[in-house]
Order: sequence, then C-alpha cells, then structure tokens
Amino acid sequence: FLSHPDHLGVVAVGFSGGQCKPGTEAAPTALLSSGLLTQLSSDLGYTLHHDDTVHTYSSVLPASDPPHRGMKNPLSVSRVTEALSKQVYEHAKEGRMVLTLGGDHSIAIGTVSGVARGVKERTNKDISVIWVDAHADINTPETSDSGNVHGMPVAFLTGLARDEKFGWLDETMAVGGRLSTRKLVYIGLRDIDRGEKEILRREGVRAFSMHDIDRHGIGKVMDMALAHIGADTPIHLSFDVDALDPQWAPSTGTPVRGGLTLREGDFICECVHETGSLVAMDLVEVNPMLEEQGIDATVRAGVSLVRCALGDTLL
Ligand code: 5AB
Ligand code: MN
Ligand code: MN
Ligand code: MN
Repeated sequence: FLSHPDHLGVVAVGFSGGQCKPGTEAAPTALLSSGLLTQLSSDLGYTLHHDDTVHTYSSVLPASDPPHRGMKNPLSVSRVTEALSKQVYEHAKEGRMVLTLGGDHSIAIGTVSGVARGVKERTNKDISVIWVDAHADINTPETSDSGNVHGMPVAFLTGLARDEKFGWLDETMAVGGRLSTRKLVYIGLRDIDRGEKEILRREGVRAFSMHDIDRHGIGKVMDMALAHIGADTPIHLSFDVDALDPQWAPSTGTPVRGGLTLREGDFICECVHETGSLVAMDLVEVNPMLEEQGIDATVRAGVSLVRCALGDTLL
C-alpha cells in the first residue's frame, strides 16, 4: 500500500493536554536522543523525512480552554490534533510509512485521521487500526469519569462521539468516512471503564484482553487479530506503551499491572511488520517525568517496539 515503503515520515509531538500529568511532551526528545532515528536509517535502511522539530503547536493553542461536556482542554486537543492530522496526511499521501512519537494518546485523533485520508485518496482503501493498550480509549465525553481526552480518541475516530469543537474531523474523514468499529482490533486490554464495556459489547468490537493472551498465547492471538483484519488492508498500529507491564515500561501516566512482557510487545510489532501491510505507527504515553528509575527501561522498550514494527529481524 506504500509507494515508498523504504521512506519514513517522522512526526514528533510534544503534547500532554489529553491528560493531566505533565511529562508526555518530553517523550519525543527522550526517544530521539536515544538514537532511534539513526538506528532506523543505518540499521533498517529507511530514508527519513523529519523536520528535526518536536512540535508543541504553541501558535494554535488557545489562551483559555475551559472544560466542555466534561472534557478537559478540548480546544487544545482539537487544534493540536488538527495540525498533526495535516502533517501526517502529507507523508501518507506521498506513500511513505509514517511514525508518530507522542505525546499522550489523544494525538491518535490526528494520526489515524491523517493516515486514513492519505491512504484513501492514494489507494482507495480503508485502513484498519490495531490498538495495543491496557485501556480501550473509547469513552465518550459522557461515559468518561476523568474528562481526559486520551481516554476518548477511539470514540471520536469511529464517530461514536462527535463534538462541534472537533468539526475538522468530519471534513478530514469525509472521503473515507469514520473508522468502522469492524476495522478496529484491540490487544492487551485489562482496565476498561463500565461505559466502555457497554460500547464494546454493543458495537461487537474485536478485542483481545490479557485474559485471551493467557488462554491462547500471543502467537494464536496475533493469528486471530490479523485474520479479523484480513490480508488486503492497510494497517495503522497505535501502540500505547502502558500495554506493557509496568515492569518493562514504568514511566507512563496510567500504568496497570498484569500487562504484556516486552517480548510479547515486540512480537506483536514483528507480526504486524510481517504482514507487509503496515502504513503507520504511533508510540504514545511514554512519560519521562514519572518513575525516574524506570525512564531508561521505558525509553528502551519504546525504541525496541518501533524497531520491531519497522522491520528489525534477528536473522
Ligand atoms: B490511555 C480511563 N479509562 O478514560 C479514562 O493511557 C483511562 O491513552 C484512560 O490508554 C487511559 O480516564 C488513556 C480511566
Ligand atoms: Mn522509494
Ligand atoms: Mn493506556
Ligand atoms: Mn491509550
């Protein structure tokens, strides 16, 4: 699905307004200074398209941003994700692979919409999304207890939630329509809100929880997940580092014990790479200001996940 599978668009997003803990805005710098991009170009052979900037979008941030329908920082999230969506679209429409380094998970409103539009315009195909996360991030403003938009991106992308403050999303996704809940697969779930459970059941979303991974093993789960998506479908992988157990990725805002091992996370990424259908990846929710002894481990885990998704093979 890529006209230039060896070309990688990289967008670094220093944003933390989708939740309340400062620190995720510092994640791209931490990931980049670990040498991630050099590894991707020297070891994996990608030609990089990167503006050497960690974007904070300060020029579009509003002076005041009061809660709306219980959402915190609604206008900031909307404007940042709108700008990000355009950046990602520019890469996707050229037929490049796109890597976005977050940032909290609200930024996926921008990445998935931008990739969906670019891929649809170029190939006339609808993308599928593999959402690897401890959480389902499918709250609507009304079902959310926290008001944090990083718990809502999937609801906005699928159109289960709509808001006039996110009017740009209707236009961006006009060509392909919203993301169908049938084109969405979750892996790693273990902390889902009551309202989210109801939505997942009602919509019949394909979801592989930690329970499923314990029962079948990660190998079988990946077979089932990819079978659900089907062969001829471009894949956007949105990887929340909190899908990993806090033992491997402690520096994140909403850690939940009982998660994936680093090897299971890497394996998910390797399997997605093997399909040859990957068009974009997000790595989000790394927070270098939390659990300081664990920053190195968390950054190294993030780097490893990206390398595996982009085609690092042992043999
Ligand atoms: B993350 C919670 N469901 O809505 C909410 O890290 C947590 O992007 C959301 O997965 C976690 O606030 C969002 C309780
Ligand atoms: Mn090329
Ligand atoms: Mn999460
Ligand atoms: Mn998430």
